[in-house]
Amino acid sequence: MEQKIRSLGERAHAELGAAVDAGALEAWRVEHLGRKGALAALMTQLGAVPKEDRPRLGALANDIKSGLQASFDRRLAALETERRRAAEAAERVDVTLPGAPPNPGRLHLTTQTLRRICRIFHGMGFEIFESPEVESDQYNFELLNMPQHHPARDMWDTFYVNETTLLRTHTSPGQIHAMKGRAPEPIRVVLPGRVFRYEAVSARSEFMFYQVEGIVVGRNVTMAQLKGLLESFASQMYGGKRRLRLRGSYFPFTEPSVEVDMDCILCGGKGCRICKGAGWLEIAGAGMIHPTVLENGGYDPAEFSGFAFGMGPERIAMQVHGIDDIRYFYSNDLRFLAQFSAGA
Ligand code: 2NL
Repeated sequence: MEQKIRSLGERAHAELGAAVDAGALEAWRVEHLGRKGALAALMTQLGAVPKEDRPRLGALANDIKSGLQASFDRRLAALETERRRAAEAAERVDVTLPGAPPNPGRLHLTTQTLRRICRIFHGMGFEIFESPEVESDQYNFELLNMPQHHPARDMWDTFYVNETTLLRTHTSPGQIHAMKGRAPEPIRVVLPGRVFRYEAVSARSEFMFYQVEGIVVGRNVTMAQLKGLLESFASQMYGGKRRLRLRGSYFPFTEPSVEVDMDCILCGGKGCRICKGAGWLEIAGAGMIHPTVLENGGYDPAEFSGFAFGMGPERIAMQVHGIDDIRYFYSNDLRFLAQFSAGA
């Protein structure tokens, strides 16, 4: 009996060394120390040994049991320590490594273009003026020489907020605000901003886009000065010495009115993909401010004259970068936008 108890203890010790994870350790505990384990089974047999041997054998079995329990506890603690050490090694963070670089983003292509345009005009003595996107019918149409039911209103389909309030279809109402605020002082103003048209969206037109509009009002302001100013602008904006031509056109708020063409930046006039074979690119609409509009702005047309011009930053960016669809600008696909990082 004594031999059985001792060999059971030795075997249990040997097997404990082979238990390498929590599952094996628990299985070992159930087998050797559990209520239905091997040692417990031997204890029940103690009743069958001679009476005088029972205390010694009982004490021996208890010694071996507590020895196994102590070994088990040590092994369990050692396994737990090992598990933690491995987890810590796996999760270790090296705080001395440099951080992940932040993504600073970039200015939208339209914003980059607007800022370049404004900077060039600012360099030629213009102030930058901003005004609301929601306007009255009066400022968007009436004061710009388009009374109710005037057929010229057909040129601008509009989003109405109510009978008298709308989303501006051009930045021109802002120029009325500028004139009224400054008259009768001479002014040079550029006005960048968002405008809206109630139109089908296509490769050539969006329902929301931007304009930059400029006006000059003073004594003896002439169309020749308009051409000179825009020639200087075009050279700074597109690079090189640019040539312009003015074609007769119509706007209700200017008289005479013109479209402004520039020699093509890619072919210089020979005709190519960018200018669609024409040799010229249309860069702006312009004209001499209509006397009625000058008067509405607070200037006496007998004493003052002025010119105005308007251009589209998206169209300019499309010409410069060879972009063939305006919808890329505001569909917010970073694969498109991230190509233009000059402002980052
Ligand atoms: C274009 C054409 C233009 C104007 C804007 C204007 C403003 C006042 C008085 C007279 Cl207050 N004219 N603005 C004049 C001619 C053309 O814009 O194609 N824009 C994208």
